[in-house]
Amino acid sequence: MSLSAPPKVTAFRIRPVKAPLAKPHRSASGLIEVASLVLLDVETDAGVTGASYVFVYAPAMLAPTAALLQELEALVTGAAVAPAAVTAMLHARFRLFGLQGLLGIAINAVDMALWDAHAKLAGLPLSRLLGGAPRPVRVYDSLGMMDPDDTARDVEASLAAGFRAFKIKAGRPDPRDDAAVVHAIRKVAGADCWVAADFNQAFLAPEATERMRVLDAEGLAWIEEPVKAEDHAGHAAVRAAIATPVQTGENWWGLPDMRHALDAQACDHAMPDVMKIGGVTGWMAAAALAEARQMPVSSHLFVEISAHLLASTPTAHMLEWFDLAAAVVASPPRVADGHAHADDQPGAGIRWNEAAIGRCLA
Ligand code: SMN
Ligand code: MG
Repeated sequence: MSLSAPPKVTAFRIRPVKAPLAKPHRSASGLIEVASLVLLDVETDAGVTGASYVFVYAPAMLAPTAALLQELEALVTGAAVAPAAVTAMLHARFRLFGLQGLLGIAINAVDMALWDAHAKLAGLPLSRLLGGAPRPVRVYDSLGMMDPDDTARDVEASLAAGFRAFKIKAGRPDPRDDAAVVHAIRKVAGADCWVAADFNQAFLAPEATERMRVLDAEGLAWIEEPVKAEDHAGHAAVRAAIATPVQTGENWWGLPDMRHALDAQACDHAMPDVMKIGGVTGWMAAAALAEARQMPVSSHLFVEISAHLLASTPTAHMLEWFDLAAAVVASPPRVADGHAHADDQPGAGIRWNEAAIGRCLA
């Protein structure tokens, strides 16, 4: 391809969907019954299309996100397929508003789709384009707040699907009931199996610390978001008072939030969400910051692209398996023996299940 004529963006295809989940996901901060996703295809004049999807948490956010993407289409059409340059242009354009919320999500959807197109144009899987190699990454099954009576059945199914590590949603009225679920998992999966727990921001620091007096004895791999995501001082206070490592990051909007959290000693582990941290461009910067601090990095949701990104992340730790888009994506990473394997096709791993999309358009 001639350097003087780089491929250009010609159009967006924007499809809001309500994708059914295998089962509703319960946490201490609410219930998710359906995955509200906006699917994006960025078409180019080179015959290659870049794909991404974003998760907007509730059906009410689908139409506004789609409308924002339509506005971005007007700004990006005609631009070269140069993801970091387009993202920098959009950041400059919206600096006065800021890069969070639905606008941030829409910009990051464009970033991810452009990286997918860029990798396809290069004929490389995203992991390789970023200088890594497609390699297996450790994975855990994100199980939700479980009924202790269903735990054995769910964990057996998860083991049969290739998982060896598990995360639960904790924060029941009595923390001993959270501990009982951990015991039930280990009864099925082995006494020393990897288990983490997620409070989903439900508590103030004193209560989170009090609850961890019970859960500290369980040898959890981490306790996630024990307090509000933006309360870095609260995270640091809990962290100083407990033995279990603290995990946070899924609600960092871009690198500045991450830097503030790390400066506040808020966590032992980082789990940026590719959609909120700034797409692939933001993730790579976050991975470099984590490397500088020698902090383990795990992913949040977005299993397909995260498998590629973790393969290129120097301090990669665990991939979260929460397959929000299972109903509409035909190409999930393969899971076997506790590891996820990104595919080795050109791009970031998303191939649509068109027939299924037709059934869940919002
Ligand atoms: C989570 C957050 C939002 C949607 C689904 C799940 C959760 C996680 O905090 O860590 O997976
Ligand atoms: Mg979480």
